Amino acid sequence: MQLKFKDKSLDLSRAQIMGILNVTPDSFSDGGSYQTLDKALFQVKKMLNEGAAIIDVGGESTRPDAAIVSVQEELERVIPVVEAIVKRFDTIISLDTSSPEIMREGVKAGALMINDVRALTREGALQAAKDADVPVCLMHMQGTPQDMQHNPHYTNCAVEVKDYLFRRASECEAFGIKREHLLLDPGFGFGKSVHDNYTLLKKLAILRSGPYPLLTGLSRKSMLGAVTGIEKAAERVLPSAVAAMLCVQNGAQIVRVHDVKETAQALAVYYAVAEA
Ligand code: 7PM
Repeated sequence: MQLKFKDKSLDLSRAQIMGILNVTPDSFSDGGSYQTLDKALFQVKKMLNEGAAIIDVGGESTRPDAAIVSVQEELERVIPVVEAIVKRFDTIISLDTSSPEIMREGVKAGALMINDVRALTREGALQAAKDADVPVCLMHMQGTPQDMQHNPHYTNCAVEVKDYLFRRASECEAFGIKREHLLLDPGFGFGKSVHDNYTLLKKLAILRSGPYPLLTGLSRKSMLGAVTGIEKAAERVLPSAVAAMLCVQNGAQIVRVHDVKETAQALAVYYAVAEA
């Protein structure tokens, strides 16, 4: 299976790695400054050398209880970074955003994909994504980033996530977004208990019953801290690589990760077994 971008295509017969580039204030203080761009480009180069096929650029922190970022602020953080990456590297840039303004400006600057944790539900996002005419990842979330972890509740998490994503994908198609441009993501950690998250990982294959490729992101998330006792997110590298491999084993075509090198190593072992 090939995922087609404007002037590129990606072979999904083996899972591909999406490397995370955060340009939030916690990681890079001031959008557009030399120091910000230099750090971002260094990180991009490293992830590409380690085997990332896509770079996911995000300027809004979707962490539980995160403050809401203004569109202007997000534009100032994200667009200069997208322009700088396009100038220097031949890669696929994804925009981790829910804002139609970022979608439009980011694609104008050369981004080739949209990754929206709100599944294009913001006012104007469907239209912006349709006009952009690029692949779009639709993610499931219960609640909002501000309240999603307060009291997550499901009768059957995997089924509810699947029903939501398939319904949302149909709505996107009805609006005019191409079916072959849609990817689905169960949204690990977004309004889910630890138990819900592991059930979802175990039953990931039920999301494969449609025509859409799957993208998953568990990298460094608290569900991994919960079972390993590793409190610092940056130290959850090994559990993240294992989790990425389990996602691939259960049907994911793209894994969104911080630690590209370790993920690539885990997937090399997985494919050596799968293809033996
Ligand atoms: C703080 C806490 C900062 C959590 C960032 C996060 C996903 C995503 C994110 C995902 C897709 C993170 C999250 N997670 N996009 N964006 N899927 N498609 O851990 O699971 O990176 S933000």
